[in-house]
Amino acid sequence: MNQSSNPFEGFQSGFAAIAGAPNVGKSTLLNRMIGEKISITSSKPQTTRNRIMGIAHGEDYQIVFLDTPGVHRSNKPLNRKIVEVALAAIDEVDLILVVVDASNPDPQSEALIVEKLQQRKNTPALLALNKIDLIEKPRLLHQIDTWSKAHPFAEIFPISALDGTQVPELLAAMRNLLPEGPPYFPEDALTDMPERFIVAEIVREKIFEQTGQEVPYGTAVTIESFEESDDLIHIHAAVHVERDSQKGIIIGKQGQMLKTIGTEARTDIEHLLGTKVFLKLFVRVEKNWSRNPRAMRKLGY
Ligand SMILES: Nc1nc2c(ncn2[C@@H]2O[C@H](COP(=O)(O)OP(=O)(O)OP(=O)(O)O)[C@@H](O)[C@H]2O)c(=O)[nH]1
Ligand SMILES: [Mg+2]
Repeated sequence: MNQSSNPFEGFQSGFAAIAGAPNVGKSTLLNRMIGEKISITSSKPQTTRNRIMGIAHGEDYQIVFLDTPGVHRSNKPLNRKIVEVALAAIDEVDLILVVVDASNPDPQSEALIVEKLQQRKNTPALLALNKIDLIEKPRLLHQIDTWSKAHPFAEIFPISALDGTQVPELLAAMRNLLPEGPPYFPEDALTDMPERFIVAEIVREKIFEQTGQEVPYGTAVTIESFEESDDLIHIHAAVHVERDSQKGIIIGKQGQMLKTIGTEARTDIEHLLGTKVFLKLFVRVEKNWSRNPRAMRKLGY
């Protein structure tokens, strides 16, 4: 019998970056592909600020996804930093999945992505035209045509990350583009992000949902303590804002806003951790942190 020299024959694995303009549905798609909510989402742009890893497992494959912040042009230090994180992730992977919002094209940000793809000519790229639940077919056909001329994508998939249309087909196509290789993570791993990080992100998601204007963009969340007792986890989280006025908004009239944020976050955190949680939030002013690289680093960016 011929002994195979490759112990992973038939198994495909690799890293895939999910990249695109802000708010196109990258994090929604990541969550759908791995079947759990790992990455926070919101109807506002620039929700994701870090590289978020999520792992999809199959009988004969493993795809390690890197969800990334939305690529866009900006002069603000925090925005520049998160775009840098996104572009760096694209340099590390075996496969690039570009996501665009078919219902709301963003030519300026898309041009930045295409430029990046040109620098990564040897890395296979797929395109997902997302949010097709929102548009009519003729508009879609036109976009497929335009995009197929913009870059030699291996394949283009119209999808809906929200309702799951064509997501299994997209996943199968990605699997087929990966090299043969070993599983990088154990079978039951969904992410390598620490629980504390995801907990802080959940609080930030609720702030994105509950507040408007510049408030979510001036907010960062850190976990100050995380203590497990028999049947309860005590979590203290600090919400950092840039100005006193933002502190007032986050706390709300008679503390109502902070209470809503806390209650909503606790429900999701209990689901994530599978246990009862006591969550205490407090608000701190860290003057203009999003314009100061040192303060940004302290807050995790
Ligand atoms: N109708 C519709 N909405 C979608 C779809 N996919 C995502 N969305 C919505 O689009 C918004 C943005 O989704 P996110 O997943 O946060 O987008 P993102 O690309 O990760 O955004 P950033 O992290 O800010 O770059 C949310 O309100 C989602 O519910 C889709 O297929 N159809
Ligand atoms: Mg996101």
